[in-house]
Amino acid sequence: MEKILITGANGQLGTELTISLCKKYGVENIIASDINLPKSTLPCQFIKLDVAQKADLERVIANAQITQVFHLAALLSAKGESDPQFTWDLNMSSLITILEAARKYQINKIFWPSSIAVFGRTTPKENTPQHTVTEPDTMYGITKLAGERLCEYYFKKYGIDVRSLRYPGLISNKTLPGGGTTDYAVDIFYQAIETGTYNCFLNRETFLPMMYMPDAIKATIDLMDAPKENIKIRSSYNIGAVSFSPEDLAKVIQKSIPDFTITYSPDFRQQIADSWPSNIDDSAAKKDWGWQPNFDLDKLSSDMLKNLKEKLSNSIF
Ligand code: AKB
Repeated sequence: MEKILITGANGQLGTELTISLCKKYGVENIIASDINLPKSTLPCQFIKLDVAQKADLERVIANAQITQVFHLAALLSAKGESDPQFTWDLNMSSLITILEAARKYQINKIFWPSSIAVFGRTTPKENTPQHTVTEPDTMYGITKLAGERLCEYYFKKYGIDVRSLRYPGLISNKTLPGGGTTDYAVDIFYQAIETGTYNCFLNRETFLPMMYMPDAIKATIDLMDAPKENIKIRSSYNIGAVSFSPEDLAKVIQKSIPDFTITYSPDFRQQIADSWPSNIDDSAAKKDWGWQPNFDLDKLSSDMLKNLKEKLSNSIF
């Protein structure tokens, strides 16, 4: 039986992945951890854990006899720029601690998220290939690129079964994203419902790759379930779903909220967004382990609005 540790379990992805893993493996086999206490009760055991504390992280892995780690704790692109040195330390030291722990203890599989942030201005923007120029401009992107190299290194040198996805911007209605450049695509839905207007920190024609959370969860679980021999890429897989600009998203929201208006005040995040691809070639993920997204922009938008309207009306009363 697997014993699974999730780090960064209170985050946007962690919250929903924890619930899915509890359903799949049973609550008794999941340990959720985060540097902060969870805001609501979790179905499984929770440990307050700072992944930068190597000894604490190793102790949890050894004592709980962890067999799989979903290592999600990290600082994202926008927040990472406010303290690049700390971003490097946190994102890199925790990953190498877990990779080394896999050599010492009985960890048999690791999931580690990479990002479209590994790409930079010199990368082809359209249909960005799996193997291409990777010259990221942000510290977050640099840590993701270095992390990808580490994952492949530990697989080739020590046979550690580490698997990874280059997530695009993730859109979800349960937990807010924290400190990314793609966060506007979540904020906009809250503002559309609550105030009917949104001032976007990216300009109208900034196309970025995005994905709805149910697709991100499916991709993560499908990748981890795939037979070992099917995983041909040990750095990180490109995965795509939808690509749109703030203007496109506003138009789709206006189908449900006709009076919704959007304005644009690009800030420092515009530069980061400009360095990222518009859309991604994910044919390797499709071929190797059958990746297929379910949500297009219309479906994603109506599901977000439906769920958020329900959530926000419940939180008022
Ligand atoms: C961010 O915007 O930093 C993240 C990402 C694309 O990795 N959502």
